Amino acid sequence: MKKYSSIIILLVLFLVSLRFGAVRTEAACNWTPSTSTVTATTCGIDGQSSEAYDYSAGTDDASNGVTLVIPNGVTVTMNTGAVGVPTTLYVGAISITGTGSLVASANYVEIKSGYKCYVTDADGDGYSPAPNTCYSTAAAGRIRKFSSGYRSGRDCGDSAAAANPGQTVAQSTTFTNGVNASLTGDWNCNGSEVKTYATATYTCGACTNGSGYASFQNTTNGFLTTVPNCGVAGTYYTVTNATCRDPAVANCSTSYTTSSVTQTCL
Ligand SMILES: [Ca+2]
Ligand SMILES: [Ca+2]
Repeated sequence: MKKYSSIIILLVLFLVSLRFGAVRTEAACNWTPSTSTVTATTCGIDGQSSEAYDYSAGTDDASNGVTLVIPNGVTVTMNTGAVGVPTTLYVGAISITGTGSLVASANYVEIKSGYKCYVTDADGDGYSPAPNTCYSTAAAGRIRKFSSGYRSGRDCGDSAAAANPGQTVAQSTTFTNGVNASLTGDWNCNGSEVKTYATATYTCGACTNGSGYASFQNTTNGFLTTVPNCGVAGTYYTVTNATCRDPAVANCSTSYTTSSVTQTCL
């Protein structure tokens, strides 16, 4: 009986630890400023990481103009950092109203108030590969966070301006993906590579033409059997006759043209 009691106590302790674990690992904040104000929601800034809020009128004004407003009933928690890797909040100013609170957990937490934040943007598309890693000064290959040219979202290809989270057009080449090296065609940086021609669709199907002959019908344009990888050209079949034909006169082999088509991806 004692043995079962011990097991139950251990199980309860385990479940309680899970609950506290869940609190510690709540979602990162990652708010988006509305002009010069950020209104906080209850959340936690991840331990050993940074979140940066800056605002610039135009491309690069004189000071961090963002005020973080923590309203009544909202708690913002800065989770524990480590030696050399403090949990850091960059912001212009902080305004707490009513029962709102900013909780600095345990050790290695810092607030950098009034700092301007420049982030890396080597290809100049407005998206940064590290949007919460701040530099205090302007330089070539950097952009002021939340300035007029800044775009929210992580750049997965900061050496190719067409690769960014705002891309909506499939591209016919590949790029170096800094987030997932295998996704060289993920031009919109959403973590998946979508081929424009995803499956082999050229078909040559049997039909009956009413003459009593088994005949053939071409109905679908596309690649035959396999499709090329992103940025690679392949042979594309275009149907030129979609009617049922007598195979003794003309069959699939005379009912299409081919061309070289490059696979595009997004
Ligand atoms: Ca960029
Ligand atoms: Ca994609």
